Amino acid sequence: MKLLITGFEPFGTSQINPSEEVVHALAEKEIEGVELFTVILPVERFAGPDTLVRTFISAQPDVVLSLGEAGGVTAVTIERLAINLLDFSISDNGGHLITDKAIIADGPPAYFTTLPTRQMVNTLTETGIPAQLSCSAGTFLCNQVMYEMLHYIHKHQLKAHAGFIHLPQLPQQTAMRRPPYPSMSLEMMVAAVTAVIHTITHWYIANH
Ligand code: PCA
Repeated sequence: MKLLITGFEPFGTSQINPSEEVVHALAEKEIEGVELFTVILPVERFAGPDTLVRTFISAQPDVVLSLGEAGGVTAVTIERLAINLLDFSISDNGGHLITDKAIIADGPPAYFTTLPTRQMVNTLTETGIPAQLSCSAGTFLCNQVMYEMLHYIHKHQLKAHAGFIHLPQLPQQTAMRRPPYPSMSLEMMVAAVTAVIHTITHWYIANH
């Protein structure tokens, strides 16, 4: 299985993004049955999705698993759907602050992920890693790249699957915040995404 795994650069006031750190750690690993491609996406309205689609076209993966940071979540959060809306509460790294706008003017209201979300969340909770399903990836870059990837696959009638996972912040990002403020160690997040990749690989092999 050819897997493209993506993370994001830091954004807002952060100097670090757990999704980027997890992708760098995974790039060092051998994962059985997986040919891994990685890319770090800019947190920028145009460059983010463009970088993803360009990497997708050159790598031609069977599965795209994108990762991003969600401050305040207490668990690894598996997104079920992406909606056709840009409504930023902070500027992206290019200075765009977009509100109330469609991602794709004539696109459908939403796309469901084509990854096995229930199996993914069960794998994590059974191994003792806090995890949850979510029905909103927000209205910022994470939702946008998830939507645009699923839209591209749908529009070109491709067989590839795609989905998105939001990660909690790292302990060093939350240390200065007033408790209680959730975080998760890099080791646990790397273990979580590795376990999810195994689950997706087994599911993919069983279904193709
Ligand atoms: N999280 C943001 C964008 C980049 C990231 O890591 C989001 O949730 O949209």
